[in-house]
Amino acid sequence: MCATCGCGPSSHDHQDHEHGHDHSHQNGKGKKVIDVEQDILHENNLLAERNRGFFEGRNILAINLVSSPGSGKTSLLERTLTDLKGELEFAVIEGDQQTANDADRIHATGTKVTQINTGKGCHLDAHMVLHAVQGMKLKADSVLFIENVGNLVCPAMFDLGEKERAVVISVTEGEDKPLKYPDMFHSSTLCIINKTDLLPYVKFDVEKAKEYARKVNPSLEIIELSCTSGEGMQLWYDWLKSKVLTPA
Ligand SMILES: Nc1nc2c(ncn2[C@@H]2O[C@H](COP(=O)(O)OP(=O)(O)OP(=O)(O)O)[C@@H](O)[C@H]2O)c(=O)[nH]1
Ligand SMILES: [Mg+2]
Repeated sequence: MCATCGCGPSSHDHQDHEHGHDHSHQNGKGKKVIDVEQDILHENNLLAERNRGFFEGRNILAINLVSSPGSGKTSLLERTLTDLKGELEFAVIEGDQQTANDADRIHATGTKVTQINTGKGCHLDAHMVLHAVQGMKLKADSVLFIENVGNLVCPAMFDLGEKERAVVISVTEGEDKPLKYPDMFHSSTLCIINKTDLLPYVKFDVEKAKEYARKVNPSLEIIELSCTSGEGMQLWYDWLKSKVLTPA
């Protein structure tokens, strides 16, 4: 079970009935769960606004990178931090349940990085980011990437105070992800379709993926790229630079 949002088996385990439904339970027990979630999200939103004010005051572009595990978030960062070194000032917060593997990869690019381990938690929250930022001495006029825990569900609910939310899907995941996990695509401002170098080998309809993503979020921007081959990376860099130059 997730230690913070309670999304694990103890609150949402419905093995006794198999029909699909939302979580608006009518019984008293179900209502208690909803109250707890509302309290957690309310407190999170207050702290997220505090983070947002901090970032805006220093003209720090905070980008929350979300995806299912292994879509290529860290690979995207490694290549971006290397290619744009000297052009933009970067810092990174890494979120994973365990290990400092991703922080080590970012550190190897020469970028300031802080690893957050969430333990049993399945997402970052605004308080974790606040705590990390307090120890980072972030520079003004910089870009802060926050790589969330690999999970297409819970991170959608937790505002971190970011300006942009970029959801990464890779072509090995199936083009129906936007329909299956609409909250994540609805709350994102950019969708990156990664691993396009694998398109000749997998059954993935890029146009369908884009159609589904725009169905849940008509204003979602979409970039196709490959962190491995580099194809499409320039589109991502152009998007990034346009956001840095746009006043908050
Ligand atoms: N073929 C191909 N492989 C890629 C690409 N981008 C990433 N990968 C591979 O995908 C795997 C996962 O990449 P990561 O960057 O660690 O993914 P992640 O989203 O950071 O994973 P978590 O942090 O565990 O959620 C690695 O083996 C990468 O080498 C790509 O564009 N093409
Ligand atoms: Mg990663």
